[in-house]
Amino acid sequence: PQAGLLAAFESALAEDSRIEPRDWMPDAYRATLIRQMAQHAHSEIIGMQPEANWISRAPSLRRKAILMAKVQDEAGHGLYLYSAAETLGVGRDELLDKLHAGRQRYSSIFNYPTLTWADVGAVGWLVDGAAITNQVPLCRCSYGPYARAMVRICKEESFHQRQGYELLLALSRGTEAQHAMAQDAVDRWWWPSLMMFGPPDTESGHSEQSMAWKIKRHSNDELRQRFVDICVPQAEVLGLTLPDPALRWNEERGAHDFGDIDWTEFHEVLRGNGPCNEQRITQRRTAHEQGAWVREAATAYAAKQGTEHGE
Ligand code: FAQ
Repeated sequence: PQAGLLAAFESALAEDSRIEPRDWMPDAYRATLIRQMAQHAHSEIIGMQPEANWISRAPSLRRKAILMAKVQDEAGHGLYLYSAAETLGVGRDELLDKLHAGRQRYSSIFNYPTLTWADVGAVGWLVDGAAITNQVPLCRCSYGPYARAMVRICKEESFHQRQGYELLLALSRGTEAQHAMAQDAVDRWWWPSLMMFGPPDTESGHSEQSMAWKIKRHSNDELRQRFVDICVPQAEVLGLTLPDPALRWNEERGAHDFGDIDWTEFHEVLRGNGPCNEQRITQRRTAHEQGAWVREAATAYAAKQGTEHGE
């Protein structure tokens, strides 16, 4: 029977149809999805922190309303992704416990600080921009619930990217000091954004299998290149420079060449030694502990509703 199930799974992949929660799947496929989806969900909720840092100091009521909506959207993305992961048989509590114990990862990018208001713009333009570049192909991921969650998330992310771009454009066209603040933010966020796509293909241990399973549709380096090519003309319109002297159009390749990424920095951040790793995880654990009463109240309320309806 196992051979028949595997054949059915493989033919579904070959036909590009979706694997659904009740379909048989190899244990390693399930484990890979749980790893990636959990990491993705954790990134969404940890990713609320750097921008939330500026809600109380947004320069106008309009900017504040936009930023609050954006940060709330990230919480929503976390919710879709945790729910999608639950269809694989893991509980949200279990995933959060692993995050808090440092046994599951979240994106390296959220371990960098948001030092000025312009960072809110740079995060929207570059971090959300990189996220969309990575996530649009995930809308065609072989696992149905993940692919469907991505469709909605990508729509919201593209709005987020535009709000960052528009914020930076306003600063870039503002006073000299505002322009300098925008440039400084782009200088600090550019390289870490390129690291979001993961290690180079030659060192990406999971890529080959994940691509065979059609979880990933493109390699880390392919998506990183796509992102660079998208950003170059956008930076020109913004009137800002990307901090890479090696960046230039390569006619032969039909793509931009760019400088070497500091992979030592990436590995240090993954090891917990980035500028904000400690702060992010501590704040996450505190928020979870302080939210315990909400979870208890919700559970008690649900139980009460059940009784009232005679269940
Ligand atoms: N950070 O073999 P690969 C967002 C790890 S966007 C930390 O290449 P894979 C939106 C990797 O887990 C950010 N760790 O791995 C937002 C593995 O470690 P392991 C979230 C990284 O999975 C915007 C090892 O390195 N997006 O949140 C990173 O095939 C603004 C070897 O790597 C997603 O998660 C990294 N950057 O490819 C929210 C997208 N890169 O598990 C708020 C979905 C690699 O063996 C505000 N994920 N690692 O210990 C993916 O597409 C993939 O998982 C990759 C990595 C491409 C990230």
